[in-house]
Amino acid sequence: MAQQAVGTPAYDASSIQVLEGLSAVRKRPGMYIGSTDARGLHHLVSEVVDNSIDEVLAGACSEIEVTLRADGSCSVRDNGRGIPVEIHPKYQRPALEIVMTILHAGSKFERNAYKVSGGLHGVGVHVVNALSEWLEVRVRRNGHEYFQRYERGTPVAPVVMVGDATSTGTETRFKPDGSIMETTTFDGETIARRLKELSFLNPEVTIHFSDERSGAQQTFHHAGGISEFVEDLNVAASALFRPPVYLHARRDTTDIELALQYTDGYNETTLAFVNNINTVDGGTHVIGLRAALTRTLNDYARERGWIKAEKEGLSGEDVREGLTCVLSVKVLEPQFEGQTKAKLGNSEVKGQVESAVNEKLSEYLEEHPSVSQSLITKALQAAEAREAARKARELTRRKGLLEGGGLPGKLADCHSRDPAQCELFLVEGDSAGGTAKQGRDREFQAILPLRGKILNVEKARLDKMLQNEAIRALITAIGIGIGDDQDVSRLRYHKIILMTDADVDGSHIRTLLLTLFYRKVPVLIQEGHVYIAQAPLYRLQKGSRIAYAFTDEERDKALSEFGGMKGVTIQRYKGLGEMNAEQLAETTMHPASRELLKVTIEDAARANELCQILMGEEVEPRRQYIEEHAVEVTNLDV
Ligand code: 0RA
Repeated sequence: MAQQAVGTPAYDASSIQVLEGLSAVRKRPGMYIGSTDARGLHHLVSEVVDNSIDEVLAGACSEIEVTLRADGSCSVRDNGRGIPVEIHPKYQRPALEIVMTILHAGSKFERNAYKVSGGLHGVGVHVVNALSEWLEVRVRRNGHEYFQRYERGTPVAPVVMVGDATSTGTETRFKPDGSIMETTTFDGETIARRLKELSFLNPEVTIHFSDERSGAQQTFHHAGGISEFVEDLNVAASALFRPPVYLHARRDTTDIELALQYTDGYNETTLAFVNNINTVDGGTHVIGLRAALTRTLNDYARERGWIKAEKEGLSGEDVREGLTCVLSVKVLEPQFEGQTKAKLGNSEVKGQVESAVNEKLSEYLEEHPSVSQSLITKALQAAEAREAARKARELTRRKGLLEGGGLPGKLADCHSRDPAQCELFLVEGDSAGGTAKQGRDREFQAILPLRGKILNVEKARLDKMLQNEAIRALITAIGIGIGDDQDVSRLRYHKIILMTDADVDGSHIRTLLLTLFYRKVPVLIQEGHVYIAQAPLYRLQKGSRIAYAFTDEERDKALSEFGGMKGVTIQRYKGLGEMNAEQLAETTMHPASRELLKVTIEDAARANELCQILMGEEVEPRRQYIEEHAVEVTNLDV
């Protein structure tokens, strides 16, 4: 069949509008996708996948295939209805071209009520197009296949009919533009994680993922939805009951789904989604959920006389100890707040979630007395432990240990008293601690050496943790307190910098510290106070020329700049301790020459997950993990 253009190419006001729109996106990509780093890059993939998920939500799509191609492009193919190709009355062009170059996809077509158009999400596939070196779209619809190609967002030819089609659907393939994006290398694991999450949240869909660069292939389909999500989060833990509690309710136009399960551990894992977006910073829906949980469990326990009338009830912390839950709400007009737009702001949603969970959870408790008994017993034990922790804290406080006056003896504090200027280095080992002390700028840099292993918070309650000297020293130095006695305004250093060796022990300590922060003082990470120092792996010297390399690639680059191997001595640092104070200061500590990595809440969540797998009670997930990551963990000593 001969190729046939759809519509007539007319160069009029609408092409000017397209060009203006494109250049706005290319000039300020951050405004549309948050950043141009790896996070922004993966946001492009999400944006395209979300468009297919909208078809799933409209009940029109059951399969999505995401492929990372060998040429650095990514393609997303679905079996939805296909983007319309009919001539758009206002623009006199095929709707497909309009969606790809101007419109927020869906906004004019109302495919599904709960579109994500808040914050950085739902910005439209034209944004992906504008930030791509090239993008190709194929639509199967009306018995035909249509095709169009764009370069940097501009169509290079009209939409053409390229053949017949017996099915319907859309395939979008794009190669991110390296002149705008800081990185263009997709991370298969990051993408797979998001696809898996989407398959739990949308149990109707099957998502196939393949990475042609590595040959890896995975299929995600979870008919059990968010209940199965909770079970998956708890694979490495021992659950108090099975299956998880599942509730579904509607309040006004808001759809509310919740699955929860308790484990015999002490930590809380709550994942909250709004229109499929992970709201890592919580928001009104999470506040409503917490209020309902505390209220419902207290009411139930009091009605049965398990809490006496005169007694103080269960606190929020008590009812969340050992809780794993997934909350998924669908909101008509979501408002996302905060720096990363990961917090729900709609005030009406708090009451809606609270009322729905109050009603459905109390019904559930009435109908499942043995589950109710086990989870309330658990919360009552948590309340007792909280009381014990309070006493332990009082005791340490009276000894002056947790107060500003009694700073830990190991801390080499800085002179400045302005927290915004101050940095605290947490250094692995006394010897590297000593070097860091010599190398620091004592005006604003404080050093706390950490000896031995930090206690694993997965296995200890707060009262037990406070008996650990290293943890007490850490908490005291940081200043904001711990448990329900926290006050960020008492933070003594705005930068808390983990400085550990680049070996297995070092990464172990880093994982434990991140888990501790994530679990016990998450506000530190949420407000961006935690960093990881980057120490060099190599020192290269040729005569008086010295270079440091942080990766093998950098080492090779430095070597070629030196003009080859000849006369070059290469030192490979096995630990921080092998550097002298001056070298450590220059490469790793001094603000002008160092490189710090800011820890995100996702990084910390991953550290926590790793901790659960590697130190949890269950043997099987650990075995599986080690098998899958055999190369990276050959020397693991947990
Ligand atoms: C607008 C209207 C309709 C479908 C779509 C857009 C659509 C967009 C994307 C993006 C990726 N995959 C997609 N699939 C469909 C509805 C068209 C109709 O009613 O037939």
